[in-house]
Formats: sequence, C-alpha cells, structure tokens
Amino acid sequence: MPAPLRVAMIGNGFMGAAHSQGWRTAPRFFDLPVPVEMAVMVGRDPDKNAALAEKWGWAEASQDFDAVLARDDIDVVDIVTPGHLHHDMAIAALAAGKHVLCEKPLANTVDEAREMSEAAAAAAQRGVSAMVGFTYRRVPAATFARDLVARGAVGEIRQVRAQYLQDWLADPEAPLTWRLDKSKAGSGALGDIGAHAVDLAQFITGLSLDAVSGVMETFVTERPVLAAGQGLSGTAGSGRGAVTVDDFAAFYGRFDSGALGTFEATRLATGRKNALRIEVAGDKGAILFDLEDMNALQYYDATAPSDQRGFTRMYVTEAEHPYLEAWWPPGHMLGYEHGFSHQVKDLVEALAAGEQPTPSFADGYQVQRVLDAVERSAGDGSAWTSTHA
Ligand code: SOE
Repeated sequence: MPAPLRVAMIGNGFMGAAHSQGWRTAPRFFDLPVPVEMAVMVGRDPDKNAALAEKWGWAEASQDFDAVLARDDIDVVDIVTPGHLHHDMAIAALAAGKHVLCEKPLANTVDEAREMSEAAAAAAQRGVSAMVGFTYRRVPAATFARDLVARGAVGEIRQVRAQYLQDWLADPEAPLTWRLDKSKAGSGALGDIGAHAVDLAQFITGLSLDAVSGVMETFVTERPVLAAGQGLSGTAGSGRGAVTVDDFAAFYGRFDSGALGTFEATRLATGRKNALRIEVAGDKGAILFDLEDMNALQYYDATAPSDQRGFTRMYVTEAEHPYLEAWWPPGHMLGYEHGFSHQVKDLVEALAAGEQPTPSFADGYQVQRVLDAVERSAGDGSAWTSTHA
C-alpha cells in the first residue's frame, strides 16, 4: 500500500464544502494511485470550524495555519479562503514543502499572481507542485468540448462567445459580503466568475488571449450591512455600506491565433442562475457548452450535407466520455459537485506520477493578466465613443 496523501484545507465557506465533497468522494469512485486522508481543516472560528470539520469528514480541526504547515504529516494544502489571503498562504505552504491547490482567481492582483507563479516555479524544482482550482474544466461536457475542438471538429476557430451570468445580486437588498469588498475579493463579477469564462474559453479552444478592450459597471453602489454575527468576513455592522467592485464586466478579446471573442460576466443577469456558456465557431463547425445544461454539449457540423445541418444536442454521459467511466449508466446525470471530485482525481494522479498538475499557477497568473488588462482597459469609462459627437 503506497503512503497516503495527507491533506489540510484552510477555509470553510461554500468552497470549503465543495472541496470537502471532492476529497471525500474521489477516492471512493476513482481508483486513485495513492490513498487520500482528510487530515485537518483550518478555520478561524473554533466552534464553527470544529462542527463543519466533523460534518464534512475531516479528522481534525485547527485554528493555527502555521502550526499545520509545520507538521511533517501534511502533504497537500488546499486553500479555499477569500482571494486576499491566497498569496501569503500559498507562498508559505510551498515554502514549507507542501503541494498546493488554490481556489480561483489565483490572487487579487497581477503582482500577487506573478509572485505566486514564481514561487510555484521554484517549488517545482524541489518536487513540490501547485494547481489553481478552475473546476469547470472538469465538467465532463467541457472537457469533451476541448477534446472535440482539439480533434478539429470546428476547424479553424474564428469566434468565441463566452458568458458567465448569475443573478444573486440583482436584488439591491442582497447584503454586502466579502465578495463585494475590493480589499478582499480583488474585483467583482470580473474575478469571481469572469475568471472562469476566461479560463474555460482558453481551455476549450487551446488559444490564449493576447489583448482586450473592456467595460465595467457597478449598478448597485450601496448594500445593507449584515448585523454582527451574521456578516461574512468583517462586513458586520449596520446600515448600508459601499460596494467597491464591479457588478458587470464585458470585453472583446483577441486570441493569439487572431480569433476574436466576446466575454460577459455579471451577477445581475435577472433569471440566469449559473449560466457559464462558451460557444466556439470555426470554419467547419461550432460547439456550445452551457453549465445550466451541464450534461449535454451542442455541436454543429458545417461539413454535413446542407439539408442535414443543425445543432445536435448530445448527452455527455457515456462511459467513454471524460471521467464518466467511474459514475453512472448513460443518461444518469452528474452535477456541480462532480467537478470537484474530478479535480481531486487529476491532482492526486499528477502528484503520484511526479507530474505538474494543470491548471498551474502560471496558468492562473495568465488569467490574472487578462483580468488586469480588462480593468485597465475599462479605466474610468472615458473610452466610450459618444453617438452625439
Ligand atoms: C459565486 O459567484 C460563485 O460561487 C463563484 O465564486 C464560483 O467560482 C462559481 O463556481 C459559482 O459562483
């Protein structure tokens, strides 16, 4: 029996629950090359952290991240805290010789992301690996879209339409949480969900964004502050507080091949709950992935006889589709949480093989440069061209 991989996770919010599900489930459905131990969960509030650690399957709970890093019996550190904590935690964990999985976006600024990428490159020389959690790459239909594009199914890519639409901030009374605080989240819709759209579009196409032209807007500039005890990460108080991030970000992007993309990220898209859509159009066909229909993929074959052309909607639930062999019979659907199990599977397999897992911190840094370029391009909004000139 090979030695187990012992994991420490820091953070216990929404992503903590999702990552715990991944660590718990992957070893039970996939034949991993090494056993996984959910050793310790780290969080600030002792009672909450201990209760959640037990509920989610962690052997121990701790309040002391440094003490956990000093332990010899921890191999992997999984960081699921808000973005402003990623940089210091990841660099400290890598310096302590731990492999790191860090939630997206990699950091809150391009400088932080560069330093993290450099630290990961140095750690790799010592056999220590780092990965960033762009989980949607591991939704089977998204992975399969990448495979079809790589096989030439759409031909030469000309256009990409990428959207990530949510509506949980459409209500102006939705409270101020850390995701609306620039000092904690870095940016709003852009970094929270636009980062996914950027990563997934680049992943599916195999292309890389070279240049952007963007626009950003904050529609609801003040929101209710939650009462003490209910607030998240330091926003507790009373009255209304300022929203310091964007509600909406959109941009044109030019890929390294010359293909063009339109990107839109918003948490005010009334009626859209979690619609991450990537449509890729080439000279031989087109493909559409939509997270709100995540077990299916739409494909248009432009080389078919003209009287038989049309988008085909196929279920990506066959055993030969990515990751599906481990799951259910055809047509028995997967959900949001499976991406986190697939992330653990891929990470554990890479670590056991001594390979660098992907997406790497260098990939996360590249996405951060795209986000930063969108913010610089949007600037103060003065780049709009008036129709009244
Ligand atoms: C909230 O907008 C959020 O949880 C993102 O932070 C996640 O990355 C995304 O997967 C779902 O939406």
